[in-house]
Amino acid sequence: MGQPVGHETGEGGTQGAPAFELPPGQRLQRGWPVTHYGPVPRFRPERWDFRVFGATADGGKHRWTHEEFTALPYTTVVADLHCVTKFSMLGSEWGGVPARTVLDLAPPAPGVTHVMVWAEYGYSANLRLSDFTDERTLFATHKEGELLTAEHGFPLRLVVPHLYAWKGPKWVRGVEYMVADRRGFWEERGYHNIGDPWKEQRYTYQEEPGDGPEP
Ligand SMILES: Nc1nc2c(c(=O)[nH]1)N[C@H]1C(S)=C(S)[C@@H](COP(=O)(O)O)O[C@H]1N2
Ligand SMILES: [Mo]
Repeated sequence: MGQPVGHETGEGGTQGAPAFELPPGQRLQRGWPVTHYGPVPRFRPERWDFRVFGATADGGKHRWTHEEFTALPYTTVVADLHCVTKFSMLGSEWGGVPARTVLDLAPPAPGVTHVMVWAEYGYSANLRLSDFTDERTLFATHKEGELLTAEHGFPLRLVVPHLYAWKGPKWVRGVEYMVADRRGFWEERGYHNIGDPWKEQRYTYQEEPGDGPEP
C-alpha cells in the first residue's frame, strides 16, 4: 500500500494539515448520500474492461481486465467531495490507482490537451489534461479501506479532489485522450466546463472566454 498523497488544504492552507474548510456556498453533509443520474449498473467481471483510447502516443488502444487493473499499484488519497448541489463531505480516504499510473502505462500523444472519462451508460466528464495528471487524481476502488459499494461506483470511480464531484464518474470504464476540448454529460447540460469549487464554477453561464470549447 502506498503513502497518502496529502490532505485537502484549500486556499492558503498549510501543507500536510487538513484545513476543514468548505468552498463558498457549500454545507457539511453527515453520512454519505448517493447522488447520480440513472440506474446503478450491475458489475459483470467477465465483461468489464478498462480502456484507454483516442490520441494515444502509439496510436493504439490499451485495455485492462478487472483482474489486471486491480493489480496495478495501490495508493490512498485523503480528499473532500463537493457536490454542486451544495453539500460537501470532508476527509474521506480513497484507495486505488493514481491517474498518473494510467498515463504512464498508456501515454498520450504530444497534442493531447484534454481527456474524456467514460462510465457505464454513456456518462462522461471532460477534464483538462492538467486536472487528470494532478498527483491526487485517483481511480478509486476503495473508501476507508473498504471496497466501494455498487451505488458509490463499484468497481471503479474517478476521484478528482480539486473539482466538483460530477467530474468524477462512478462506474468508470475508460479514458479518451483528446486533442481539443469537448463537453461531457453535465457540461452539456448547463454545468461549468471546469468546475473548480473554490472559484464556485457551477454553471455554464459563469464561464469566461477560454474556460470551455468553442461553441
Ligand atoms: N456515472 C456517474 N457518475 C457520477 C454521477 C452520475 O450521475 N453518474 N454523479 C456525480 C455526482 S453529481 C456526484 S455528487 C457524485 C456522488 O457520489 P456518491 O453518490 O458516491 O456520493 O458522483 C458523481 N459521479
Ligand atoms: Mo453532484
